[in-house]
Amino acid sequence: MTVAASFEIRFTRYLLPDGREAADLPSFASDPRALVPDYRAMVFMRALDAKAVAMQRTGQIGTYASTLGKEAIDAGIGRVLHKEDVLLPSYRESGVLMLRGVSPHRTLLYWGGDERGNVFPESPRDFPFNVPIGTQLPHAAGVAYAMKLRKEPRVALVMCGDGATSKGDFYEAMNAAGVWQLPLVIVAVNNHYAISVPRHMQTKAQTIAQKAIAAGIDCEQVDGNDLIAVRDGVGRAVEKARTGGGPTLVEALTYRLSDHTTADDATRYRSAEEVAQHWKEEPILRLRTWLHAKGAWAQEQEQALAKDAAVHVQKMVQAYLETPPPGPEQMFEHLYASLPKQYIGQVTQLTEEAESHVEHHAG
Ligand SMILES: Cc1ncc(C[n+]2csc(CCOP(=O)(O)OP(=O)(O)O)c2C)c(N)n1
Repeated sequence: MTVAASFEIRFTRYLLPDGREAADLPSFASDPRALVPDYRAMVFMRALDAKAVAMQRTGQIGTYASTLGKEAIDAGIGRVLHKEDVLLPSYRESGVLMLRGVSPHRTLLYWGGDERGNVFPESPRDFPFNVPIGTQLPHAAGVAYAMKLRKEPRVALVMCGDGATSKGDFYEAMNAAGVWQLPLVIVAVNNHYAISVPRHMQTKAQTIAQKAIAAGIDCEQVDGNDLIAVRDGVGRAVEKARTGGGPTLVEALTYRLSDHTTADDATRYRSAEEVAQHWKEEPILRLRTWLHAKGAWAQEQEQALAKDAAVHVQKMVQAYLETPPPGPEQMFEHLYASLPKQYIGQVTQLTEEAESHVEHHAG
């Protein structure tokens, strides 16, 4: 017997959990001050996230999916994408959207049950939050196919969870991307849980990254709690896709420090010790420790940043609370580019009923 083919999965990490360097840094990190904007963005994300959870607890928004622990992934992706690229998020990607220029008050609107929160005028080509698991992946292959047909130097970047990589959609998207050599980057955010299903019960595969090998597309793992590793790995994949080098699957390893959503109670299926262990690896402390050690960040700046973040979060909350509630006609919006004729009669009926309701009350 001989070997027909062999493969390996590379793993990229520059910062160890304690903030020390694990390898020679890529050139974009040679001046640590250049990474301060990423750090600031990560702190803003965490402040917004904490506020959103508190707003759900006090009945001001509905169910909310926390981003706690994945800030380096969101900041890294936000930094390497170009304006003209297209992001296809899952429901947990409000951090990346913030860096795409989308006002975070839209995230509150969305989780407050208002579909207008899923409209992103600041980055109009990006796709909305996507709750059906994995369906954004074939959409992303389609977007990348259109870019290729039009010979545009643009990239589609789609994000999904580890659980989504068990779906057919994931394999179908990778297969199409491989055959057609599409400008597609798939980032699988491996946070070790799909609601209560741990990674080891999700798949027997040694890595999520290796799932791309069957589709003949490049793949690698990055430490998703290391901002530098995310920027490096996803950045290389994005530029390769942009310059005709084809698709890549990047598995970003992290840990969901929160409940799955505010409707979940993770203490029922994982231990406090396990969670405490992962807090030692979290991305914000890691980057801050490194920036401090490099003399690029000081304690006074930290305090000023915390204040800035609190003010910004409060502005977002205000913008959300001051948005008038959607009218009933909103149920016909946001689904079709032009409303099918079957619905038009219903819109007329709704308007007439609303008017007679007003007259009735006025009379
Ligand atoms: C098609 C479909 N099936 C089931 C669900 C219910 N569901 C919501 S989240 C989730 C788990 C997703 O886990 P993962 O892909 O790892 O993403 P994470 O939430 O960890 O970011 C499931 C099964 C759904 N939203 N869509």
